[in-house]
Amino acid sequence: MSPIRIDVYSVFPEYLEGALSASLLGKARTHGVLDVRIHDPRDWSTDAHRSVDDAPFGGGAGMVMTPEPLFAAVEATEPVRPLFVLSPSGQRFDQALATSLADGPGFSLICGRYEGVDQRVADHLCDGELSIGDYVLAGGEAAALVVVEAVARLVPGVVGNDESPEHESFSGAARLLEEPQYTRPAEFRGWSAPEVLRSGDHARIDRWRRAQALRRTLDRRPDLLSEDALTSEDQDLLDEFPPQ
Ligand code: JCQ
Repeated sequence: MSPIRIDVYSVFPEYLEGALSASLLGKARTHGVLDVRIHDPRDWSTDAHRSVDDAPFGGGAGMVMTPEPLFAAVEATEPVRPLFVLSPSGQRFDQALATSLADGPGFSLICGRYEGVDQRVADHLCDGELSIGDYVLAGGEAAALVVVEAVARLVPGVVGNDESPEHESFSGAARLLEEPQYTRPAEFRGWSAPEVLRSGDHARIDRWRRAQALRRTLDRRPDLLSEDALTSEDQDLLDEFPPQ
């Protein structure tokens, strides 16, 4: 089985290399199931100062990443596509996109720094722009790590992903929030773990867990589940396990 390949373009390669060598992702790379390649656009800059940015046309504060080193880096390294630039203006990255990227041979990411990236990079070099959320980072590197980790953990053979029940397009984080989890001790500082989880009645435990997931989703993320979309079985579960 050939590894999923991810090419990342960043002027802070050492920051990405450090994060991608630790823990789950580092093991996946060592074990040959994840092939992450980091490229520094500065290596394709043609001036003495290795510049990758310039003042914005039209004036204004800050600097903009110039297209030449990014185009040269991508054309020299032939990244696996789709190739995305990370940007707060992009299409929102979500679990459904993570699943579809994990199903393919790989993808690639360009990390912007400074005030942004010359728009011709998104328009004529990339296949799209990706956002991880509505906030502004100092650069795309932290966002790239989010995307790489969300996809890599779905790839068969990545450490801790032996069964991958999430690896179906309609399951995973997007449909229902997870139920709360408990472990020992059964009582901690006067707070008890739910009795049902220690009852040994696995059918009742399954019903309790689904009721918790349903109630949490209705309370916290009504955008994911509308009250009137509940089946009568789900309504019955909520009635069987009313809130304390
Ligand atoms: C990604 N949510 C936030 C910041 C400009 C390409 O132009 C820019 C890129 C960045 C880095 O990405 C983010 C981001 N998803 O800030 C400013």
